[in-house]
Amino acid sequence: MTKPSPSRFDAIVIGAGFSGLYALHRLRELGVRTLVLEAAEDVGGTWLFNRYPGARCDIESIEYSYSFSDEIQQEWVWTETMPAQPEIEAYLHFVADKLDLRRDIRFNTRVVAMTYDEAAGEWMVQTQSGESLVASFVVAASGILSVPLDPDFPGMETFTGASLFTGHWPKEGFDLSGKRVGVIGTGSTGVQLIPVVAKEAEHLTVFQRSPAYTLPWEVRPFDDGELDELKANYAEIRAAQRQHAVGAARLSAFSVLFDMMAKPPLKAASRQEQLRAIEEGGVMGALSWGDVFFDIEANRMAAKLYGEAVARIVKDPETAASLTPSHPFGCKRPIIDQGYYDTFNRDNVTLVDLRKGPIVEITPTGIRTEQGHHDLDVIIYATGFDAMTGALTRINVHGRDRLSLADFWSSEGPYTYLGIAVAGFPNLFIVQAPGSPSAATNFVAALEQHIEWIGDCIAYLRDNGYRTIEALPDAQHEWIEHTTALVAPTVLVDPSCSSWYNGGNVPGKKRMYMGYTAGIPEYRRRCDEIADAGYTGFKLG
Ligand code: NA7
Repeated sequence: MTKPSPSRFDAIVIGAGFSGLYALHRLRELGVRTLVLEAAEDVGGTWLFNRYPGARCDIESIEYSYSFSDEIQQEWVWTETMPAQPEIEAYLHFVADKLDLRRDIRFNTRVVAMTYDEAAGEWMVQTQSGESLVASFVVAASGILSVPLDPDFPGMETFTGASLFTGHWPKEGFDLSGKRVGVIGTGSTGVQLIPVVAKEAEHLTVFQRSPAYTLPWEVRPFDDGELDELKANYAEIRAAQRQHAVGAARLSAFSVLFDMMAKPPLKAASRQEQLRAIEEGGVMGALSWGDVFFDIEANRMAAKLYGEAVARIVKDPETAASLTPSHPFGCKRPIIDQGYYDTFNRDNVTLVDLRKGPIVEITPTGIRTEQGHHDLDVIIYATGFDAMTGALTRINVHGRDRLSLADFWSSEGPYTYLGIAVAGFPNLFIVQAPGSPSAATNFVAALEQHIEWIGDCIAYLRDNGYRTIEALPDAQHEWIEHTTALVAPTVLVDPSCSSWYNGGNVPGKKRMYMGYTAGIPEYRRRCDEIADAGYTGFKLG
């Protein structure tokens, strides 16, 4: 490996969130001299910036956490079944301190460019301050939901009130009491935020373009002794998680989807059975049918039933109709919520259905839609992310023959081999790139597999005298065909599906469903098989 020097490393990791922290620890264990570059002032990644009120994970805390260290999982104390943002941020601080990670992390250091030096077989990594660093390998742990999609409504800069962005919420918080607040966006973020803001603001106006499918969920503090009992069974919990397709065997937004798929088909259900489903299961009952994911007609029937279930909660019939989605269920990430629909029964909450007339402009005093003007003191933008590829395409990454990663992904599509590597970009490992389980699963379970595979690969290269590894175009092509074939029989590829999963939320982005949907165990099996066979589909040099 390379000689020690202040600007030369065996590996540079970009990002100090969940993935980057584990990458540093793992590579250190393997004797790989590693430096982490992090744009923020501290560890946490996405969980550092998304501090908006109500921010919470939709997977149980005991599963949305590192499994690689029994000491960490035994020592850390989660207080709630599903962790809120402050607790996740604190957890990552705890891990960084426990593993003494900070000494190899440079904070406030944004990577702006990376160029592969073919002759040397190394990456030149440039930071915003103009510093150049060299590394044999780069591990991009830059996040899948780390680049907010900054909205560009006409007149935004003229607004005289406060503009807040959920993706970079003020660290010190923001007092919304006594304020007329507008929220744009009803994805996971909006759905988490809206019930909390409604309780604090004088008045809340929700600007909704696509109504959400949102599944009511109980989040609660652990009972006395409950966490200790779970910890005593951690070995079994982790084993079950490892076997589970989504890397979360307990209740989560994903495992619910799996349960739904096991139910009888909606198309075969009588009207009575349908009504019983929403009587007993509410909105969840409307969607819990085996054919909803695979048959667009069944999906549309479920959407209608869902609307009926919403109308049983929301008192004003017009508001209930406005809250009924018109896109297929499953295309966007399933959302869990606490009291979302009830929020629209409050006197201080107004829903603006943008399907009846979109936002025209932001004015000095509020938001103008085609339906009228709304006076506001605060506008909160919860408009989503340039997911999966956005963090890397914002870095000027040039591989072999000066190939630009941003250009390649925008012209061809977000192609990768195994969701880890891209042909033409040797020695670049991407954690949870398109084509990996990533956001279609428990992100933490998926990233542990990725980091371990990448670490083993770097160690293998070192121990066998190789300096470079590069995905082969044919293998990449086959991988994309495989990932695409997996989603082909589902509603996920319906032309009316538009979400950050397929790039549909970013104007001009090449569309492709970016998750790997055969589950983590199958994915792990394939990755291991490839590694065991000497990294088939890669060229080693
Ligand atoms: P999402 O799920 O992409 O939601 C963004 C929301 O913002 C969604 O309702 C969008 O409507 C809305 N949006 C975006 N642009 C506009 C404009 N121009 N006008 C009106 N409304 C707009 O992002 P989230 O942050 O909520 O969640 C992302 C993930 O983070 C989530 O899935 C979890 O994994 C964690 P649209 O649906 O595009 O019509």
